[in-house]
Amino acid sequence: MLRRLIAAALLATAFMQPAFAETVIKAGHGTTTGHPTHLALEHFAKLVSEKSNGDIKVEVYPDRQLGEEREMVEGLQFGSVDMAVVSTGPLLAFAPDLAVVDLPFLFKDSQHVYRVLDGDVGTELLKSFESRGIHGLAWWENGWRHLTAKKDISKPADLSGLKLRTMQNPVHMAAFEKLGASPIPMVWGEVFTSLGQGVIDAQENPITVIYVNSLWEVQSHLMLTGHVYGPHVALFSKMKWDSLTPEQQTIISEAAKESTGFQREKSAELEKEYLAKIKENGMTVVEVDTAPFRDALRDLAATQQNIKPEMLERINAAAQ
Ligand code: EAX
Repeated sequence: MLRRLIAAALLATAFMQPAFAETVIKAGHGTTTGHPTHLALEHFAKLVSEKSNGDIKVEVYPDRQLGEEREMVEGLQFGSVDMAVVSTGPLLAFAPDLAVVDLPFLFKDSQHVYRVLDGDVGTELLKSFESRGIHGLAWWENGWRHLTAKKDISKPADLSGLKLRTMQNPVHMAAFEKLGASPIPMVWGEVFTSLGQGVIDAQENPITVIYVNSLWEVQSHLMLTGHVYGPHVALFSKMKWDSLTPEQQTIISEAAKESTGFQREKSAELEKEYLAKIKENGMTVVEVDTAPFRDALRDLAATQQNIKPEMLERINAAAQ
C-alpha cells in the first residue's frame, strides 16, 4: 500500500516538475552578484520556474559574462542572448526616445520615477524597443547616480577639465560637458583599471555599483549629487519571445512585473547598507548643494534632438 502511494506521488511530481526544463532562458547583466538586479533576477527565475512548473528555466549570468551591456543588447537582437538587464548607457542607440529619462535632475524623487516608469510614459518607452527586435519587460533600478573622484567636488567649477568617465550615453556626455568636465565615454568593464591608472580621474554611478566594485580603492571622495536617476531596464530578445507560447509569455511578463517591487525594495535597502560600508572603507562622503548644477543644466533638454517636449511635459506634470 505504502509503496503504491509513494509510486503515485513520484509519478505526480514527475508530471508537475519535468526533470529537464523544456525552455531555457539565458539572462545576463553587467554588474556583480551583490547588486539588487542580480538578486531580482534570481527571484524572477524562481517565480518563472514555479509558475511554469519547472518548464522554463532562467539561467542568470552576472559580471558581463554575456558581454558588455551594448553587446548583450545586440545579442538580444541576434537571438544569442535571451534576456538582459542593462543601464540606459547603450540604449539610446536602440530606443532613441529613452533620451528623456537620462536628463539630469528630471525626477523629483523615487515616487515620481515610479509613477512615470510604471505609467503610460514607461509603457510607451518599453514598446519603442519592439521595432528593433527587442521586447521591453520592466523598469528595474540601478539607482540615483552620484559622482566619485580623488577630490571634493562641491560646485560645477570643481569639475573643470576633469577626465570624467560617463556611460556611452549622449545625454550624459552633453550634461557633463556643459558642467565643464571632459566626459570620456567608456564601457563599464574598463573603468576600475582606468581609474587606477589615471586614464580617467572620476566617474559617476549609484551607491550599489560603487560598493560592489570597491571603488574606494581608486577614488577617495563620494559626492551625493544624485544628479540623474539610473534605471536598469529588463529586456528580452524578440526572436526568443516570438518562439514562446502565449502562456509562457504571460508567465515571463508577470514574473518580471512581480519582481519589480522586490528589486526596488532591495535597491533601497542595500543602498543604505552599502553607503555605511563605503564610509567604513574610508571614503569621504560629501553632501552637495545641487542648485548650481541644476542651474548650469537648465537648458540641456532643448539641445537634445531626441527629447520630445511633449513627453518631457508629461513627466514634469507627474511630479505633483
Ligand atoms: O549597469 O556602466 C555603468 O556605469 C552602469 O551603471 C553599470 O555598469 C551598471
